[in-house]
Amino acid sequence: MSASDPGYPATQAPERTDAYWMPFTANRQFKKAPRLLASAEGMYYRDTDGREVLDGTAGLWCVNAGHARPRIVEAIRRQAETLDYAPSFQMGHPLPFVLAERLAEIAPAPLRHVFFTNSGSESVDTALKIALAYHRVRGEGQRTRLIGREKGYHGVGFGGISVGGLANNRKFFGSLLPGTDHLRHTLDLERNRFSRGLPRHGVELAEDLERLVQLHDASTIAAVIVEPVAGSAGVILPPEGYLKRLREICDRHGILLIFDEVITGFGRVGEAFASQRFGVTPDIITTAKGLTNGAAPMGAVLVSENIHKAFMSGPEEVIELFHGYTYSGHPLACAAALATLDTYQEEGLFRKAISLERYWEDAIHALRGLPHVADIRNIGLVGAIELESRPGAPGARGYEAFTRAFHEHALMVRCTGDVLALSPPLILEERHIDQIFERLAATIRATA
Ligand code: PXG
Repeated sequence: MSASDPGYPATQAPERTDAYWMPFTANRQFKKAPRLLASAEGMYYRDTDGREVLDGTAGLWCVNAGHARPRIVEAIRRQAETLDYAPSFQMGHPLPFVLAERLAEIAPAPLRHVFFTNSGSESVDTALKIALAYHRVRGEGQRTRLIGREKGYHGVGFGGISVGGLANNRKFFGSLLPGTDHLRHTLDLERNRFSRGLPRHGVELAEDLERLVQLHDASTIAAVIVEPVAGSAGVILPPEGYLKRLREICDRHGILLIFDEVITGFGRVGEAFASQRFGVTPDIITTAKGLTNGAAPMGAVLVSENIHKAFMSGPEEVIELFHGYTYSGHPLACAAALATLDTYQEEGLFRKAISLERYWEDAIHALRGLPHVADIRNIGLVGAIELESRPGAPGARGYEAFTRAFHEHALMVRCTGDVLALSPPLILEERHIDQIFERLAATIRATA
């Protein structure tokens, strides 16, 4: 059977692995001992050897309703038959209109307008461009500076890596966007080690924005972008009161606040968005991942009434925003997203991270005291275990634990450096939580 044959079994390990350049992967190392997933259902993957693997990470933080949900599968199938593709520039089709209304209903109140993208990275670039253009259409075009935060992850577009704060994602790629700067990050093990939920110390770190205002002058700053809970850098939580303080400082200086909720959106920390959980409303929210339960690529940028209105005041025949993607509002992605939102709603999944939070928290903090465990962090259904780094080999212990968890204990976790991160599908039950942490404890014990 050839690869172009429609019946080609996607569940078999490929004969050749050379042509595929894998993303964010040590390609040569991986191809010597591949981890290949063949199918998935509910809380479990099955690999190409037929082994069942417990999904502790909802894929890459996206499969919030669990795998292969029939309603989503059927919606995609039906949509492919009905309308496979339609242009979205000066044309349209019904679904993105319907989906945008649905998203506006669950978003924090002032965020009433939705721009569709195909990924988190595109959502971030879109949000940054909207922020710049917003100031310009209001006659404040000198506000061009974009502020991110150290250790922030905002995808891999040039905008996203410029406001992002992870050196490896930046250092290879030249001078990046001009005119960006970064707040200090909020990880403080000295004061906050083994906090349960939000750390108590560090609200004053929000004042770092005042430092940047002093340095650059507020009149040059367009927007600040932060993840309400930083995911990729290893689950870094906002200290109590921090996000509220950031909001106040932005308001004082006319700076837009963008929450990157690509990970925290769609129930990950309880509530539809972290903004609602923490009671702080930004001007723009970026999303992706859980929007379609990972079943189709899609992102969405939620924008406040106020920002949207600023664009809608010129002559009606003029395009208000010169931005968009061939696949903005793609029919298959819209169908997947609508079925996903139905599933979240019917099963009350946005509340799940609240109802299970205590059980999850107790279970993860029970790992304290295992060898090399330096910190444990949690909120909603997110958790992280930070391992001490081996002298001279940062990341080695984390990577070994990640591969051991997969190969020996049939558990999928994420590792970033020496931090193991967990973000399971929100459909999980207490017994799955027990399973995750039994397997993880065994993994950590075996990883010297
Ligand atoms: N913003 C945030 C906050 C993210 O977490 C992106 C933007 C980019 O999304 P796309 O769809 O362009 O990848 C992300 C992506 C991990 C991990 O394990 C996290 C992401 C992607 C891959 C791995 O930490 N987040």
